[in-house]
Amino acid sequence: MIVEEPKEKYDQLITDGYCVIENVLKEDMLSSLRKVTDELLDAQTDEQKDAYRSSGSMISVYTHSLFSELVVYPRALQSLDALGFLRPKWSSGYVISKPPQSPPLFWHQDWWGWDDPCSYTALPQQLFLMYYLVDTIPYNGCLRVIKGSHLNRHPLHDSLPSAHAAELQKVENEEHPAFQQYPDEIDIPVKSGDLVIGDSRLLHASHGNQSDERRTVITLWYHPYFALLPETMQAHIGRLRQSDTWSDADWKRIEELTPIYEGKVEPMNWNRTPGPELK
Ligand SMILES: O=C(O)CCC(=O)C(=O)O
Repeated sequence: MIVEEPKEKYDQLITDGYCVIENVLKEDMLSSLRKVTDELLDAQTDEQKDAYRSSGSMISVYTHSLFSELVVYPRALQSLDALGFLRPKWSSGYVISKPPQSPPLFWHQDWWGWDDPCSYTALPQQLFLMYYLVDTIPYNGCLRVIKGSHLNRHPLHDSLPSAHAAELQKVENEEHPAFQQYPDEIDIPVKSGDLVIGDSRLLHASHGNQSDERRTVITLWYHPYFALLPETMQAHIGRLRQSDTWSDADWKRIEELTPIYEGKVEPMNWNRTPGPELK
């Protein structure tokens, strides 16, 4: 069984906003991902590196066909299935890699649908699936989260600019609240190949990487209950995506996970800031 105690993991995901499934990626996939991500990262220009100093990089997974295999990686889909997410859809993903001796990633949450009332309920509209390609601890930049912040207001919600703001990415002011440590934060150290599943509304950050090795994570975004989301959200998620790099075979591979919206409703407004309904 891939997921030990699936009901407990599900409860943790709904209540705390995240859970970790151990040992999901096999060694052959891990080494292919390390090779491809290293090539993509080595090809980055200094300008690209400067623009994403805090996250380290922000390379779309549409840049290489191997990532389409990761989207449908059977052990990941089996993990989602074990948690009760039987018909997930997938929308996007990024390679986020902290170079050696690099600063922390700022606190943020990634949800963009705060204008809809369903964003203030326990329903997870969008999940991150994060695969770290090396073992992580605080020293080399492991993930940090604030448990329950997907459903409950935290002082950080009122001090963050709209997430991923350019100044934060460039680390222009290390004194900003987004770079501080909080008493209720917890570290999520993992082994390479473990899978961290989290609610996109969860406040999260990572430690700086003080080691001499790259620390790469691949984040993929899924919609566990796409068919139950409001039409305006489905319309937003279901917009046509394009990639110069993926072949017809790659698109075919992810066909069952492609979010398709064929109605006439306009996509909802993109809003990354929670309203007063978040208490
Ligand atoms: O770099 C990390 O550890 C976390 C990446 C992240 O925050 C994200 O993908 O939203």
